[in-house]
Amino acid sequence: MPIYQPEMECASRDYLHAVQSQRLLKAVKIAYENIPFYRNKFDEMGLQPQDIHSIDDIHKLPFTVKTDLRDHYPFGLFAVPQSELVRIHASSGTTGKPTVVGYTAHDIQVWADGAARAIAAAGGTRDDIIHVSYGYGLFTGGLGLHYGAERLGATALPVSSGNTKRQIQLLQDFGSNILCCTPSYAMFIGETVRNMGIDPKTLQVRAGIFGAEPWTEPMRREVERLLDIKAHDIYGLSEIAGPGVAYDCEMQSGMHINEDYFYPEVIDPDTLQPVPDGEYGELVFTCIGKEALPLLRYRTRDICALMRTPCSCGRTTIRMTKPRGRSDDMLIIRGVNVFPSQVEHVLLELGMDPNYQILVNRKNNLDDMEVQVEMGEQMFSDTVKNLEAVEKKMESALQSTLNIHARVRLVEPGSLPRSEGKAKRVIDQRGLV
Ligand code: DLL
Repeated sequence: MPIYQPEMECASRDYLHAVQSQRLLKAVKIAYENIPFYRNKFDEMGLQPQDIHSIDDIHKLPFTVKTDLRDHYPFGLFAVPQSELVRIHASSGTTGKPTVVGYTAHDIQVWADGAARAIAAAGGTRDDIIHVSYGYGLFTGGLGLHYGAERLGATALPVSSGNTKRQIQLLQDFGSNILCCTPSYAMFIGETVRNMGIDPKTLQVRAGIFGAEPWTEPMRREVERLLDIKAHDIYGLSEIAGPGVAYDCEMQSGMHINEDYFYPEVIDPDTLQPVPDGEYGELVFTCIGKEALPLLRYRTRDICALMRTPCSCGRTTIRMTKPRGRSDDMLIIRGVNVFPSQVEHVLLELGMDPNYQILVNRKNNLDDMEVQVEMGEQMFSDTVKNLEAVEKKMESALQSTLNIHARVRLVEPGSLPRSEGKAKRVIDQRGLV
């Protein structure tokens, strides 16, 4: 499969090291000279930009966290005057003010390159129509893939999210080749295609580029089956660059990180020390090719592992596992850490559809977890006894994976809310902040 920028994606490790070192020095200089927040941090630590000689010195740099962006809301961490900005995006957190990010013309090119690499890795070419059903707006999903498609020379179709039947009509009429949306929306589109009696084989869609929320391998297989496509993962976050920070290739074995622009580390969130390759920890990025917001050692809160083993696709870049979730999405139920993605994994391994919701409550001062799972159409006519047996089976599988008891309740097909963007899987009513 053609690689969009093989000179970087397949570069020798020595060359990448040299590029990263040179870019880090530049990023540190920009940050120190133009962002008072970093200058103060460096001064407090007794650190000078000239103490950084190569990428190997990255651990000397201070970390940045989300609240640093919030504390300097809206533009306080930008390294360039507003006249240099060509775009602003923002992500709405669950609490407080949004996180605001800015891009110069050069930054947009960096981002578009990253997204173009992802589209090419999913088999996209100039001849393809890229159907973008991520939301357009302050969210980076829509415009990120849009610019990536145009950069590649493909045809961008800016549908945005919502109005699912119209999405399907456009897929049919325009013959879109690559579908880009969240995995949960891909599921919904797939279900709707089937419910409308359309055979997905009659569509021209070959591949999907799905991300913006955690999803599991069994969910990938389910989306692939429903839409009869190859489903690719794409990762990104507004603070670093939207979609296109990392993406998976045809091997689907971890996402290649665009490490010539976004230098990754994985740390133990408690000790802040690096963890060995292959071990899970918190992903940290340093932007080494951006002008407006050159964040240093940004703690993403995403939990994943890094892999340096060579990939058979020919790319030499480091890969990240699918994020298991965010440390702030992690539920602590009766003292046990639970990621919603673990629940998803268990349900799908047992052949259920990925339509589920986790309800957490506190009863008699004890955490209570209920997993509501939609039964498939074929189960709907089953006897109560059989359904109870299915619930028990899922409860015991969850118990052995999570080490806690969670009640499972089968609900009617189609009764749980569907998502057109990021799915809301957890309803935590314990009133914990
Ligand atoms: O979600 C950017 C994006 C748009 C990525 C479209 C991929 C596709 P934010 O809204 O800032 O940006 O949310 C970023 O979403 O820190 C992760 O927790 C999560 N996330 C993004 N991609 C993935 C993925 C966009 N492939 C946050 N797997 C990140 C798991 C993901 N989680």
